[in-house]
Amino acid sequence: MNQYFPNIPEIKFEGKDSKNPLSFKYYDPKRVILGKTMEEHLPFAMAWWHNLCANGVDMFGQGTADKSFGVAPGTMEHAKAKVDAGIEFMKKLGIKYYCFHDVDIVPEDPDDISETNRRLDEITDYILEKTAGTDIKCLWTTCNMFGNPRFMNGAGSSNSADVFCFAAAQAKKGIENAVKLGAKGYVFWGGREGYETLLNTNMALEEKNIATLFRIVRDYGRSIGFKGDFYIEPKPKEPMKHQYDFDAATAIGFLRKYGLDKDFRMNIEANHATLAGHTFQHELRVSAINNMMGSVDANQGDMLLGWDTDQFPSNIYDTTMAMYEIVKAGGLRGGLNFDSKNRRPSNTMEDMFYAYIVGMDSFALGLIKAAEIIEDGRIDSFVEERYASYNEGIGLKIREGTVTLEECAAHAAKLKKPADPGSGRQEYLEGIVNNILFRG
Ligand code: XUL
Ligand code: CO
Repeated sequence: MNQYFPNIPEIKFEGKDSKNPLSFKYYDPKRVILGKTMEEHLPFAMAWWHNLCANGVDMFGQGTADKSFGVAPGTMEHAKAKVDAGIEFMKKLGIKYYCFHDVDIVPEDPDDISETNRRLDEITDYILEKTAGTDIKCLWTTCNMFGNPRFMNGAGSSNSADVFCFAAAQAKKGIENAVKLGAKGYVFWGGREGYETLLNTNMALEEKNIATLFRIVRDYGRSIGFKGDFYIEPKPKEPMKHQYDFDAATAIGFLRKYGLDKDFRMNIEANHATLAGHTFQHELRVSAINNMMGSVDANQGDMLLGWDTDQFPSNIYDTTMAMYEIVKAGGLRGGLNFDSKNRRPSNTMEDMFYAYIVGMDSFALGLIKAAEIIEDGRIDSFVEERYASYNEGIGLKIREGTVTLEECAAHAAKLKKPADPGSGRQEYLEGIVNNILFRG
């Protein structure tokens, strides 16, 4: 338990006055809030790719962090060292879940997918062996269908049927691994499922083929006993100029069009929401009102940068409003996966822990404050009152969808002009949120 991070103790809750950087100030796993423990509200997960693989390489420079864990990268020994380091990391933080892409957990064989699959069998056996007797489980699996050059024109949306089959083959193994590891979900993030120019793109065929890929993976998954949720992770752009899973509303419309909405839900990522011109809260609300809330990729972007910076969440306004949506929707079926990476200069082992601590504490404080907003009730009752005209008379008929156009027109004629619809009171409501956030 103390091999890869020897200087890091088990991270414990010490409360908001603690100055110990290796402690939780707000995340107190067994504390009960609104009838559930914090750890039930907040099923945190570690993202294999950022935490155990990414070493700070960017388009302008080499890696800055050592993620070799004492073994040569690109080998199965390294793959196993990452499993051991990951488990030590999760245990020290009290994180119960992990998520990965196929190629995060093994080196891909460039010439033979069967050899890659054999390695996946070996490493998933190893993960099962090493997590046996612990409470560490797989939240979701996914496949990297965007990194390899074969996916340069997309995966399910590729112009090449051969490439489509490689995507399908990877996804087949991915869902088999989800079943083997008892994962709650399987994620599709359409990294290259989009286009650079419509001049070379048959959009109708590409979209239909993506739906076919989803359908055959769903059918195969169900046939081998996968009971979890499939997730779409919307993102509007990056790496492609336009991606088909633009945002939650687009993805939900797509799922309904192809009859996939019973098996698929949303995996909402905060920074993807802002790239789509929405707030994180908006994407969660769209998912919730469509009964499509599934899982969350927790991170935050930077409003001054136009790309997916995948920073660890530290903005309490955002985590509060996210938890407000999640709690009101009845909680997450999936979890809160930190699809977040350390900044490139934050390159030590300690930084890996500080990052998760700030992320977990930010969601814990967000949960505490969201519960206070709900218990306070002023916002809920304001919204309730604001729509009171739909509680009786013609309003009730509108709400129930039974009204006719003639009835509406007759109502308007009788009134001659409508009463003032009432102030939206935005500043008053923002003041309530600030009061609850900062009253101590
Ligand atoms: C990319 C992203 C992915 C998905 C999984 O922006 O979020 O890491 O979460 O493929
Ligand atoms: Co993500």
